[in-house]
Amino acid sequence: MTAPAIAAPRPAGGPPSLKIVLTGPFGVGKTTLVGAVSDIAPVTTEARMSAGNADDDTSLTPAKTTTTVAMDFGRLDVDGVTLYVYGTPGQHRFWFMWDAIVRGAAGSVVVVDTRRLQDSFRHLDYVDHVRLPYVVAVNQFPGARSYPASAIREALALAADVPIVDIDARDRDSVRRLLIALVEHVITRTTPAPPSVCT
Ligand SMILES: Nc1nc2c(ncn2[C@@H]2O[C@H](COP(=O)(O)OP(=O)(O)OP(=O)(O)O)[C@@H](O)[C@H]2O)c(=O)[nH]1
Ligand SMILES: [Mg+2]
Repeated sequence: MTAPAIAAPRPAGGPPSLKIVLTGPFGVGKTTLVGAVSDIAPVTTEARMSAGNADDDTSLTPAKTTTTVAMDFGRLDVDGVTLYVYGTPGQHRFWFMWDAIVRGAAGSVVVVDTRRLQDSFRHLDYVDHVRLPYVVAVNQFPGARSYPASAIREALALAADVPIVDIDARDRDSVRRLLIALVEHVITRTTPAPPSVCT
């Protein structure tokens, strides 16, 4: 992987860097993903979930006891490029944070769960609206059906060039592969095509 031309400004001599934002529905694995891949101790803003809140449906993720109330943050190096990874909060009441978190981002990951793909439409609309290149990460939960990428693409009405990557959000190598796919997609989307040559 070569350093992308759109790398964020950095101190002289520092490595090229990119800001990446994770989004996706409540409990889909965003905080887990940041924790799995970060080279530093991730910064989290978890709070215990309150009983009786309609936003706190953990029927599909029974082990979940906390939710992100502001953001997640982690950092890793991939082939000389520093990736700053920010996770957004999934609960509706914290969506107002998204605009602040997304500022300056080069690309995004929309994390989805095949048991509730419809919950991801709002997140896909958002990354389209803010014109961020993105990849879709299918987090494979136990018991969730596995679908071919073509079926996911059709169900989510994704453009043909949006990469779809199966992940285990708990697995560092799996998440690194996902983020490399995103950086390559960002490079492709932001590198102008060479001029056509007329003979
Ligand atoms: N089996 C399995 N469990 C997972 C996986 N990813 C996350 N989990 C579990 O699913 C739950 C949800 O994970 P979180 O990482 O908190 O989800 P989130 O998207 O950050 O949630 P919010 O910030 O509240 O929207 C946790 O209990 C995780 O341990 C996965 O790949 N496989
Ligand atoms: Mg979270």
